[in-house]
Amino acid sequence: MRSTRWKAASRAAIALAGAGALAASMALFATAPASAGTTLGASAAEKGRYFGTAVAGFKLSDSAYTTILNREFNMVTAENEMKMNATEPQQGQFSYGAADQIVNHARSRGMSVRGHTLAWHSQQPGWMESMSGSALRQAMLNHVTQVATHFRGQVVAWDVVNEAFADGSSGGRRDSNLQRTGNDWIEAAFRAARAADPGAKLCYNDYNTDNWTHAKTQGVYNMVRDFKARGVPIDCVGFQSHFNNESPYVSNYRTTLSSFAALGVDVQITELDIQGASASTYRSVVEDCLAVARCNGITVWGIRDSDSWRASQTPLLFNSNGSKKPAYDAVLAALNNGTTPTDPPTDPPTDPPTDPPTTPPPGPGGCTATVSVNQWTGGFVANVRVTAGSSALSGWTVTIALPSGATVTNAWSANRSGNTGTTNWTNVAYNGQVGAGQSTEYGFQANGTAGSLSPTCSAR
Ligand code: 9MR
Repeated sequence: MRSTRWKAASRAAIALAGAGALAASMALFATAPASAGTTLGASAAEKGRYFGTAVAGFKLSDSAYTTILNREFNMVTAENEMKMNATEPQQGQFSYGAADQIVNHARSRGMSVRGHTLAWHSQQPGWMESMSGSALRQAMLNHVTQVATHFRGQVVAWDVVNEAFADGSSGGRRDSNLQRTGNDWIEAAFRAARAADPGAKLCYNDYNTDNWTHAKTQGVYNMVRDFKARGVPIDCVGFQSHFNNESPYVSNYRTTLSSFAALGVDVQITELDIQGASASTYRSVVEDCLAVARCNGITVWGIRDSDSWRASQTPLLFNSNGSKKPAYDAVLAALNNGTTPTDPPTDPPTDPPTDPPTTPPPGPGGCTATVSVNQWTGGFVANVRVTAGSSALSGWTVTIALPSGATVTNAWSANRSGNTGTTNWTNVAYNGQVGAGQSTEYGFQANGTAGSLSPTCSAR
């Protein structure tokens, strides 16, 4: 899937759009909210990014915690509640209460949700830890299918597989019960996740993959390149980015992000924390993300230092009393000062043939639309990118002729007329305003075969 920068949700935008728009599985918003420039989420949204945090469900009753959460962030990751041991404690018995609570808290307030994680060697339920072979493979795939189906339409991106590569110099896979089911377990998990939730972006997520020269980074890079070449449905790579004295931030981090992006995947910083919370290091991380067009956003792994899994390292943006740290100010300033590249990302020649041809830049007042398609037997998801020309748009219309037999069944972030033949799509309240040279996205799901779609765009 070709995709570009995410227009992350703003609460003002959501208030306009209404709760129905939250059904969008990829909510992509362009409107600058009133709070732009003063909170992490709003400032990130102005740069077409999101700013998220890990959330622990049991802390949602702590008003000091939720005050910061609701004010600052527009993306949420469940810190533990979507993991395998939480969601399938007994084989075949699924438990979603704690995760649903987090998802509902987030989405009812206009925040999006990253899913973490569908398949991992760690935090498996006891019954799975003792399994092996084809029974384990089948149980893993069933877990992926069931959980991704439960959260379909509510999760914008899944960490489908977490931490599958070995530390050290091998650059190879980590040994685990899942790995011993066969080297194809990762791609099998991705295919199952795509089938269960075709609208979610599917990520591979790992730690100590920040330094471009490390063998582990190269191992993951080679896997992603191979997946793209063979059409395995991977959309994004998550860089946990737990920086500390043993695994420090390095200046080639930007090279790492851009190198992965050049493979034709989005990149996301998924679990950021920095031992000691150096303001300048936090600033560098933000600047690196803003410098890479396909870096969608940043998630910190907790709100206050006291919320951190490494609390003694005081690695987060808020003190334990909830006050903002110098690192917070640095991150906010970097988000507000940053410029973002406007040139479209370049996909490698190995992309599926359904990718669109390059569209010439639109003239003043105009817009262009490009579409990327994920096709499977009997259906497809299309993500449409609307790009303003040299003038800002205050509204847009996209027309797409669908081949016979193709019928739209579901859509997000656009109003639709027609579900077969010639379909017309107009902006919704929150994504009609698109700055000059900027983009927004909407999407739809359909039965049938997409073939090659040729969208046209006009300003309105
Ligand atoms: O922060 C999480 C902590 O509460 C759990 O005890 C721990 C158990 O494995 O997982 C922590 O989150 C991890 C994340 O899921 C994957 N990357 C590393 C994170 C920190 O350990």
